[in-house]
Amino acid sequence: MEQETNKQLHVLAAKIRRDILAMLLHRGYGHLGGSLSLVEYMSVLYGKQLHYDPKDPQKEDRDRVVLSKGHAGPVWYSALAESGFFDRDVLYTLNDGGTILPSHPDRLKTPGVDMTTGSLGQGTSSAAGIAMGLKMRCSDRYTYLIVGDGELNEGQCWEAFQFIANYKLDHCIVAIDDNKRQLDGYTKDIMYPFSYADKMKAFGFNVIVVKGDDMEAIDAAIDQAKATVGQPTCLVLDTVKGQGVPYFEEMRSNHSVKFNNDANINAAKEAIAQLDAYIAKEESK
Ligand SMILES: Cc1ncc(C[n+]2csc(CCOP(=O)(O)OP(=O)(O)O)c2C)c(N)n1
Ligand SMILES: [Mg+2]
Repeated sequence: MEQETNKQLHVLAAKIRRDILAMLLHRGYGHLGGSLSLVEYMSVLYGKQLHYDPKDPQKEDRDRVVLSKGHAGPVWYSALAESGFFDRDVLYTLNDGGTILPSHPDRLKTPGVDMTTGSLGQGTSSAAGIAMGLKMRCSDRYTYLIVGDGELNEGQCWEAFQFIANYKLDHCIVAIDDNKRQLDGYTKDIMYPFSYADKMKAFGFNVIVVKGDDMEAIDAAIDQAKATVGQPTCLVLDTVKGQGVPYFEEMRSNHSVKFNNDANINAAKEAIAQLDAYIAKEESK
């Protein structure tokens, strides 16, 4: 990857991470851990790999994104705002009555949101259908499906994966956010997952395991997915819940965080200040 592109992606990731913290701090609560774990993946998508036009979000000739773990809406909204789909100020209306940014994504409300999600598992079938529809229309556009590791407890996911592999939907790129934790504990303690890589291989996928905060590696993996013909690809993103902010990574229960105490409020403010300083420094060069 070119040095300039690499720098731009790091700045974009800092902006998205900063926006997530700022919008949830403003709201007073929200799904922080599982939003932060996707910052780098979303940055590579919106900063480099995705084909989209923020001025024409419904353009037929666009890639589709389905965030099946819909509770991570804040990372998607931040990526969309930073990519020009709507003003950053709108981020502060998260969850307000009448907002275009409901707690979980709604394709009828938010420019750039291709599928309504929130009921875990269902986005996998929606993405399978979208990818099949694009294939039937002989479109070259990709469908990016993002699934949570805890979400994989939903049997529906495995039916959708079987469909995607059976129909050789090589333009459907599945990303599993393997952040090791779900709502109320460690994924391995709740329903031992065995190996995602082995399971997805057995289901017929081309599988790439990648560090979820390494944007060069993520970018290379997506390039490899695009070069793989006749077989869909699954990226297993080795991430950390709360990624990029040590205080929230270490927090025992960081799925939904309340900003109702000084420690949490100050940690968010400190992280925002550090990210702002980094962004200002990089942009002044
Ligand atoms: C069908 C369904 N059951 C339960 C929930 C409540 N819920 C929201 S997030 C979540 C945990 C998801 O864990 P994971 O997929 O690992 O998400 P992440 O760690 O990325 O936040 C649960 C159980 C839901 N949204 N949908
Ligand atoms: Mg998880």
